[in-house]
Amino acid sequence: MFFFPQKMKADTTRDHFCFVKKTIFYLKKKVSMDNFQPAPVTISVLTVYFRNDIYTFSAEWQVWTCCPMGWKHFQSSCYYFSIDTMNWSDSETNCTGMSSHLVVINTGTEQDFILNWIKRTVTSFQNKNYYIGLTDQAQEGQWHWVDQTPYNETAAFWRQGEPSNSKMENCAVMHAETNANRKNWNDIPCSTKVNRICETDATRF
Ligand SMILES: [Ca+2]
Ligand SMILES: [Ca+2]
Repeated sequence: MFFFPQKMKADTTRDHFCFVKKTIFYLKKKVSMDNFQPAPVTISVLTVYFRNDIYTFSAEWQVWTCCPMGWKHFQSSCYYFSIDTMNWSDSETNCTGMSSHLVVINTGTEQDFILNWIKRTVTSFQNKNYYIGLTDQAQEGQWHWVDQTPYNETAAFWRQGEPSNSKMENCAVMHAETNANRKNWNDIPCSTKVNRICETDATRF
């Protein structure tokens, strides 16, 4: 029985980072090889070439989850945290240009993952705002997610006193500061240039 690391970099030809979910492999067979060859990886079998021998391992329920280089992986999604700033519509256009959309928060665990990540991007002397994919530009007070996920007030994480719901503040941000708590959303003017978070589905194979 062989144990592989919890996470490993693989399949760099796809310019993706991949994570192996199932980490226990079983030695299946060993046959001689004349020449060294690069190791191919398939869904169900990992073949390793070492010292001119071929070792084939079968893996049960092996799942590879891949994100684009530089994106963060969580559950079934990949996240891009920008270092530059844009207004809300340019932010969404930038995300769609990378085959993604401004982040849609579906669960509390997703909120917590993102909150914990953006907290690391600030210092106690500096805070930041990140656009998320939530806006009420079409109709004041009617909040809509960019991917048409129904807006659910019980799964919303507004700061106390927010949203202001003024006609001037129609785009939602997550506020990042070192001691930010879970309820960190605020509505701000959509023309304000802030950082952004893009989300796309992780590739599974
Ligand atoms: Ca999401
Ligand atoms: Ca506000």
